[in-house]
Amino acid sequence: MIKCMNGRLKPFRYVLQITTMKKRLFSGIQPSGEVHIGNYLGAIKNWISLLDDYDCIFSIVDYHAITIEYDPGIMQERIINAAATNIAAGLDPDRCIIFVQSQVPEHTELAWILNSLTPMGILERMTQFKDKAQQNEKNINVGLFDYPVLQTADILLYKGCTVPIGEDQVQHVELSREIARKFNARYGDLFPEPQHLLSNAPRIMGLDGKNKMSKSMNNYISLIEEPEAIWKKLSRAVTDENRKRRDDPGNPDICNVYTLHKYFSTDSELDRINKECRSAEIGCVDCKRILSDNMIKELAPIREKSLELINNPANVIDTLNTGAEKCKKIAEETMKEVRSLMGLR
Ligand code: AQP
Repeated sequence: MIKCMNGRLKPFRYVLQITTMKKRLFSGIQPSGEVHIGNYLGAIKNWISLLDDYDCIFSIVDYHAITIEYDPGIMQERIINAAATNIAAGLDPDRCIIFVQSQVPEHTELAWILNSLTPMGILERMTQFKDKAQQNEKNINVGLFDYPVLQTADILLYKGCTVPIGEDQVQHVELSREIARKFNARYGDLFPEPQHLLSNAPRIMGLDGKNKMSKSMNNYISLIEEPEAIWKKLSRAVTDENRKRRDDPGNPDICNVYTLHKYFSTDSELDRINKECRSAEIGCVDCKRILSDNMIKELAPIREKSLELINNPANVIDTLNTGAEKCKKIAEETMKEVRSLMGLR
């Protein structure tokens, strides 16, 4: 047995495994609100399943979160909540690095350098920029426009090869490949071309059934939602809109609530709901009640552990500080190489 940093004992085999060379994986989450089941199913569950196969770095990307209106007074709380919820969901800090982006200023330094390689025209085509610009008409700032370049810097700073994300971020990772290629061609081979990795739930739709589940759209169920709130939100969720009355047969193929069942209910429940919805044996309320019960059951331990960590945040802060120290070392090395190749110092 070997003693780990947190004092826990781990088998020697385990320590040997994490010290052998693995491909580096990088991903991030914005502290822009409560972590929701879209983040969980689309990204976090996948991150957890990859912990042993990759050298994993996860960032709470606060510099990204400031590109939309926010309250500075609650930013630190949001950062702790995001880290705590991820840890509670299973992102074990003994098997990965978790840190806050702004604690490693090299992210913005590299972003500036990569800006000089990125054509404006490519950024103008980014779907997320177009969507967010529409949602934030009064605050279409340069940071929002430049978001994908900072994201590229986040990944390349650690020479990340694999980037597990939801579908909404695929275009950004494609861009990061292009920027890495441009850098390598212009200054010399330094960066791997990052590849995205999707989960089995790449795009979870919001409770409105129309938009991607999103913190800023207020169409989500968070991982620390109270059980009654889960039921309240689900009871208002949009289903098959052609089903006007309880006696009308429904169509699970076009029902977002049925899609959510796929991630929280058993195969036999799915079969039964599918059949009984089509024959109008069950109504939408019954169907939502089963989903709500299953969701509450799955999320209960995450909620409990998150609240425990949030109410006593010293351990989370420690984890984040340790993570930042480790990342700072890697980032400094990369920046030395970048500056040297570019003739900067
Ligand atoms: N609805 C979703 N379905 C699948 N994956 C999703 N992700 C986000 N929403 C869904 C993935 O979760 C990871 C972290 O997301 P983020 O917080 O960094 O960024 P986001 O995509 O901007 O998340 P939100 O909730 O939509 O935040 P706001 O509203 O603040 O912009 C990413 O891998 C993302 O793909």
